[in-house]
Formats: sequence, C-alpha cells, structure tokens
Amino acid sequence: LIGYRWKEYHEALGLKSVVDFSWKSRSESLEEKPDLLHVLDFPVRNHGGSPDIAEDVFELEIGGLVNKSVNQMEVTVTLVLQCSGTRRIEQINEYPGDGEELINAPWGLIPTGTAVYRGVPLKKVLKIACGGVTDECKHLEFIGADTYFKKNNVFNYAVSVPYRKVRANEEVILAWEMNGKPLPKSHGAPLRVVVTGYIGARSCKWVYRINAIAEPSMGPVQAQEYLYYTSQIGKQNTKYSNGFSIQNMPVSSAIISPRDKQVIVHEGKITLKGWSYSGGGNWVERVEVSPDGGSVWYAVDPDDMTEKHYHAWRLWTIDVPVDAEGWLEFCVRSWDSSNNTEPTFVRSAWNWDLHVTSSCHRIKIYSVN
Ligand code: MTE
Ligand code: MO
Repeated sequence: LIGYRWKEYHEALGLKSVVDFSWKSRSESLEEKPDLLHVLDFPVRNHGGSPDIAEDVFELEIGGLVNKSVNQMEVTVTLVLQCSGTRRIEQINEYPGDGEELINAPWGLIPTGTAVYRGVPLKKVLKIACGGVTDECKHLEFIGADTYFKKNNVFNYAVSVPYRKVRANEEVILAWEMNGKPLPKSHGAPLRVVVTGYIGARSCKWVYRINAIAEPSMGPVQAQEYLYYTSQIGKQNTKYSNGFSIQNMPVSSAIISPRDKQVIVHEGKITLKGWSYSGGGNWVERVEVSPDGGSVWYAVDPDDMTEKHYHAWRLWTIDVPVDAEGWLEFCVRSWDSSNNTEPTFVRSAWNWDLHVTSSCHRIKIYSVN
C-alpha cells in the first residue's frame, strides 16, 4: 500500500528539491493580524524540499482499503500547529550533548502558531469519493510530494493518523486556504492536511495521496521519528520499538514578552504576555505566573485571556508586582480542561528525542525598580 513513488512524482510534477531544515518566519499571508492569531509570525517547518506544484496537474489520489465512487462540504477551523520540537532548546541546555540527532534542531518558542484554515473534512471526502473505508482500515496515511533524505534513502514525507481521529467531526481537514488567502506554497499548497490537537508533523503538506491502511504508516517520519522515549531508557536502547508515537500535545505555555535576559526598568510591576495551549481538544482553563522561580504565583485574570478554544491557544497578559532588583526568574504554568498541568522543571520533561518540552517555561530578567 505504501509506495514511495517519489521519483515518478518528482518528475511528473517538475518538483525541485531544496533542502531547507531551518525555521522561517513568514508574514506573507498574515497582513491582517487578528489578536487571537499572531503574536508570532507563523513558522515554517520542512524536513526536506519545498515542492512547486502546478495546480493544473495536481490531483489527490485516495487508495487502499476504500470502497469506490465529489461534492464539497467546506469548513473553517482555527487551530494551533505545534511542532513537538517547540522549546527543545531548553532540553538541550539541561543536558548538553545528550539526546538524539535533534540536537541540531534547537528550536525555541517559534514553532507554534495559530491560523484559520478552510477546507473539507477528510471524513466527508472519504465518504463521497470512495463510499467510506472498509472495516480493516484503522489509519489514514498521507503522502506529501516533497522528498526527504534519511540514511542515504530518499522518501516522500509520509505520516498517518488513526481512523477514529478522522471519524471525529472536523478534526482532520484537507485545507487549501489559510487566514482567508490561498494556502502559501511554504505551508503546503495546493493542498495540505491539518489535524487538530496533534503534533504538527501529522499535518502533511503538499499531500497528493491518501492511503487507507490497517497499521500506522511505516514511513520514517511516523515510525522512526517523533517518538517519545522515557528518560530511564539508556542511550543505547533508544530503539524505535522502545518509543511511542507522539500524537496529542499536552498543555504547555510560554512567556513571549519580555524576552529572556531582558533588562526591565519599571515602577513596581512588570507586564508579562504569553500563550497557553493544550492539544487533544482540551482548552486552557487557568494560567499562573511566578516572579521568583515558582514559590509565589499570580493567576492571570480570565478577562485578560483570549477566548476559550478547543484547538487554539489562549493569549494572556498580566501585571506582576515586583519589588526586587537584579536577576529574577519568571515562570508560567497552565491547567487545561482535563485539569492537566505542566512539570515544574525541564528535567522532568526531558526525553531522548528531545520532544514535547511542556515544563514550566522560565526566563530570567534583570529588574531595575
Ligand atoms: N509535510 C510535509 N509534506 N513535509 C514536511 O517536512 N513538516 C511537518 C508538517 N508537515 C512537513 C509536513 C512538521 S514537522 C510540522 S511541525 C508542520 O508541518 C509545520 O507546518 P508549517 O510549516 O505550516 O508551520
Ligand atoms: Mo514538527
């Protein structure tokens, strides 16, 4: 079922492969920045190249365990795409030199962004185009048109999500519009998958084929990456089979203003701004910040938070009373609608593949009162 027909597609679509592993912030489609959405420019994360796909040759194939036979049921969804590498730099700093090759991807706060996507639920496409899937179908695999290099092999980007996620209403969308404009190439034009509440990796860009399959995708991004290994697993035992696949993202938060190491001249209070998000369809209920590394906590007034949302972050602001002068450690923690909160220190969140840094975000600032 899984054919990495990269070469064929590469040629047929005239794709050029530009390897670009870096994050780029972009503002091209974000001229209007409604409050809820864009405190940060929306990030771009690619594993391989970024293909140019001519719209007139583009076709989406759906195959595998489907019944054969389009119509459209368009929806608009607002959601966070969060790379599980968000804030990885904190794990790298905790145990320098440890962790897998992802040490080369030292992301900070950038790889999390909220946008509005327009598209059609995959559930409906499957129903209308193929009469649904068969009982053996347990996962849907998405193949991207971009090529991806790993251990001297070249693959198409391929990931999967469980069918039960697809069956839920409006949680897996085939999207062609972002923030009211055509999806930019860097975010997967002409068509991408967006998956609510899951790690960004499942939201396959440049999707050209969808396979209904019985087991999760064997594509390297699904089977060998984005795995969570507990810290008790020694370095030699970070075998893929000892890791579990990261899907829903936990509750996490970040202080985006002020910046780490900033000097702040103030008159007894410091204003903090940030985001708090939880995956899995949970919204953020409560946010607290501490000006002394976690002894005294101040709760953010719910009126100073953007609205509750199943799939999007809440942005917040708070004035924290501060008398002390000199270096202070500020941190933030949130609770979600399942009453989950965040590990206090990054060492509790540390894992061998350096994913999901959900511990309390900490910054140091120099207070001049
Ligand atoms: N889809 C394809 N085809 N190729 C990729 O490299 N990167 C994934 C996902 N979809 C990727 C992809 C990862 S790891 C993330 S975090 C999100 O896209 C980032 O989406 P964005 O670039 O629109 O921010
Ligand atoms: Mo990612």
